[in-house]
Amino acid sequence: MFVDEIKVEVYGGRGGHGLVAARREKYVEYGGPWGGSGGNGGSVIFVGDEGKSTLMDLRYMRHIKAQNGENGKTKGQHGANGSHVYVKVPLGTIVFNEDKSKKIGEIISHQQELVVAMGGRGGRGNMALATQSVRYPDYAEKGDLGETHKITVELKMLADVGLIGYPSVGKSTLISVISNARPKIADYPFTTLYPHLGMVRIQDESFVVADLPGLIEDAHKGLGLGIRFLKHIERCRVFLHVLDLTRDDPYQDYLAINHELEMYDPKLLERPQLVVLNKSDCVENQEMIDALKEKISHPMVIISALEQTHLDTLLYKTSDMLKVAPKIVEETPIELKDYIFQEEGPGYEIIRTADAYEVTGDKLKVLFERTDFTRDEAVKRFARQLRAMGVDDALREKGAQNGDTIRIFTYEFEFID
Ligand SMILES: Nc1nc2c(ncn2[C@@H]2O[C@H](COP(=O)(O)OP(=O)(O)OP(=O)(O)O)[C@@H](O)[C@H]2O)c(=O)[nH]1
Ligand SMILES: [Mg+2]
Repeated sequence: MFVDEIKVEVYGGRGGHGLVAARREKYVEYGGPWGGSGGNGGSVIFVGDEGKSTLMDLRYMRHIKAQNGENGKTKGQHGANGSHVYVKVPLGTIVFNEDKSKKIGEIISHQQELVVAMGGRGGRGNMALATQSVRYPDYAEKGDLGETHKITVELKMLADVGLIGYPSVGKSTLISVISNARPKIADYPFTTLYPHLGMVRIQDESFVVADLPGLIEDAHKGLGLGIRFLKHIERCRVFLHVLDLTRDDPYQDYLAINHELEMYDPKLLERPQLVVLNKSDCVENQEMIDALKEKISHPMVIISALEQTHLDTLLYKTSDMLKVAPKIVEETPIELKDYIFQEEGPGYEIIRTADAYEVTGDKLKVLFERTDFTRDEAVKRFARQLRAMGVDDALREKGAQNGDTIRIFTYEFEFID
């Protein structure tokens, strides 16, 4: 099965709650706050792994959740941090938000890490919350919720060289004799269903070759295995364009495949191409080969992948072409940040409904989730935080009066001016 785009849901762990506790020991004269803070929730982290070449693993992990932080303990002890979940992904993995309108980040090197769902911060216990003026806080913070995201994960392979051509021309056979890749080979079209990467070594050098599924006419419109493969080609710096000498008209094939590249992105035609005439073991017809040489302007080699002839020539030419081929400019990866607090604006919004004033917003949600509403002191603290954010003034401006209902998520209270 071919996998190159997958939607998954990722959940950072919730931070552990802070504890309210008092110090009472026989020989200690003054008690004091003794509740520890909660541990941070674990994060979901993607890690680049050069040994992986597909997103297959993610198919079986549609929901990925990191561990919650442990609650704070007495004697001022911190709760343990939740464990991170590390997911190995191939190089070239790109992470988007669900509808792909925003790129979250990209994995381009081995062991590179990308946080896709940050764990919540642990809530502070009453020991950590004590200040000069409030020496014994009778409240603690709850842990922050972890981030939850629906993400779309896409794989664009990072290969130096891409094998392109019609189905059954021998692309998989070729990669299996020049590299460590072992894709399936068969005498029917569309044997290769997803890209395979192989490492080629010649003398002191090495490069990565991608065996791509065969292209046919109108691939750019989604025909055959379609457009999904054309996007893998985008990142290859050199193309090995394989032609099958046993087909009726290899020259027409050559034109048709180049036409598909052009229709997908005209820039692809500027990439260096080495034309590989394959299956020479079946063809005696030297005239046909001479005719192809006349018509095709790209450099050319004649090989038999099956009998492994002239493969050295092919590899040296490829290596020479790579040395002078332009680098493909990569966009700089963007790391996912804790962007809740970086959002512009006041951090809340007031909506007038029939029976209440509703206050919502991301920043407000964070403060709300931190609050333990079973404790008066914690509720008062939340009220002070609202005032500091300007919520009180904003409510007044919107016309709120004494006795009106204010609803904040699941919590309701009366407005007192
Ligand atoms: N005689 C001969 N047959 C070959 C040669 N190279 C490949 N073949 C045969 O051609 C058939 C197709 O080969 P594949 O390597 O699977 O072709 P492909 O281009 O990867 O095909 P798709 O994956 O469908 O795009 C197989 O039966 C191979 O054994 C060659 O040099 N000579
Ligand atoms: Mg193949």
